[in-house]
Amino acid sequence: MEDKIVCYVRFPVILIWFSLLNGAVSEVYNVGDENGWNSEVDYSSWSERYNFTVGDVLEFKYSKGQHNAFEVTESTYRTCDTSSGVLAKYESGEDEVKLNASKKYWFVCNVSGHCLGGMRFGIDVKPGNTTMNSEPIPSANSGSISAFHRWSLGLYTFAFGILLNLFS
Ligand SMILES: *[C@@H]1O[C@H](CO)[C@@H](O)[C@H](O)[C@H]1NC(C)=O
Ligand SMILES: *[C@@H]1O[C@H](CO)[C@@H](O)[C@H](O)[C@H]1NC(C)=O
Ligand SMILES: *[C@@H]1O[C@H](CO)[C@@H](O)[C@H](O)[C@H]1NC(C)=O
Ligand SMILES: *[C@@H]1O[C@H](CO)[C@@H](O)[C@H](O)[C@H]1NC(C)=O
Ligand SMILES: [Cu+2]
Repeated sequence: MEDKIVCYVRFPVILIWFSLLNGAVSEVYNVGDENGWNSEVDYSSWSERYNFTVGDVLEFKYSKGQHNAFEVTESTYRTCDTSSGVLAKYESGEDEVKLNASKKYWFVCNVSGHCLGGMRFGIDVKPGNTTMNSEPIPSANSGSISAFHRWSLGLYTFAFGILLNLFS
């Protein structure tokens, strides 16, 4: 009798775990890491430190009013002339920018002189493969299993281990 109850409980809990894990695959990147968004950081090298995929989030942290973050076109990024080519403006001091599209994103600070001073960067956002079963992994070619797949399989195994401990 008790065994049966445990069985009914276990399955939904596993499903919830799996959907949480899938959601957790998108990353939040604090622009500038611990330095945040300010005049002392070289953002072109910061932007090369990571690979960004669709669904990831950029977080710009700064004192409101001292800086801002504009998404702009590539030519506006190059010239720092924001009289045109502004795609989106973020000015709250704690801006979360969801990278919804697989494309190149360009960001600048529009406070006078900051863009030319280095508060600008571009990133190339790649399409993500967030669901495990969207495309079968070619079995003949194990080399094509990405590090990401191995990493998430590891997580799933880990979660299973915890669940089995909790419910057995
Ligand atoms: C980003 O992707 C490139 C090419 O796939 C890879 O060589 C590099 O190690 C990755 N960098 C990080 C930080 O994951
Ligand atoms: C990304 O998509 C979400 C949900 O559809 C939307 O709320 C948000 O405004 C979009 N962000 C951008 C930068 O387009
Ligand atoms: C961007 O900065 C320039 C120069 O400081 C300013 O004139 C302009 O109004 C700003 N643009 C926006 C949309 O705030
Ligand atoms: C995502 O999957 C597609 C095909 O399913 C593949 O071409 C692409 O390289 C994959 N991207 C990554 C980042 O693994
Ligand atoms: Cu600034």
